[in-house]
Amino acid sequence: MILKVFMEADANENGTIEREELKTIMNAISADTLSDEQLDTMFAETDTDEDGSVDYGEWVAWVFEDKELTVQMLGEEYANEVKAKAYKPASGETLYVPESKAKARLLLREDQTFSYVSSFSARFSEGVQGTYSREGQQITVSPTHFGEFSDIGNAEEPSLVFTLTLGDQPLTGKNEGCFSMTVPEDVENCWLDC
Ligand SMILES: [Ca+2]
Ligand SMILES: [Ca+2]
Repeated sequence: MILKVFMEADANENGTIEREELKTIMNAISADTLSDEQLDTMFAETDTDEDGSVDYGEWVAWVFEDKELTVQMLGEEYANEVKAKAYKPASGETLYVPESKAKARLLLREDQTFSYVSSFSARFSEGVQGTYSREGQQITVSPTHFGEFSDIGNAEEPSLVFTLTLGDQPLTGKNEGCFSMTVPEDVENCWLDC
């Protein structure tokens, strides 16, 4: 979500947001037109390393620093959604952590859908979405939507379907509340690995 807004704001597609691009997006989302002075102040706040342009890292830090701005840029629902790291499973939901990738999270829901994020700094709504079927401790996951990172693969491709083994003991310590899972070895460079 935030990546999408960043890419839209980067009108000349050079990978950073310049002063004029910030002006365009701020005037698009706010009712008042910014004065040159306000824009200079805002740009200076955003461009924290003062190199004259706003890179993705600076952009993310700036948008999330201000709740109101987060809502304006990304919408209420997204702004209120917690990161996967802080996610508390609702009734019927279970969280899994791959043994080989401690920062990834897989959320399984009772209705046989899942969400997967490769980093728990992301929100589940921007991760990979799909369905799964379960047999004992084995699940087969079929992605239907790649969220933000839609260039990872084509959901039609059967090679993107994987069978995972779920742990049945809750984890303790840092990953308390989650269960472990084991992913097959052939998932390198695909959605489950990224
Ligand atoms: Ca640009
Ligand atoms: Ca900068």
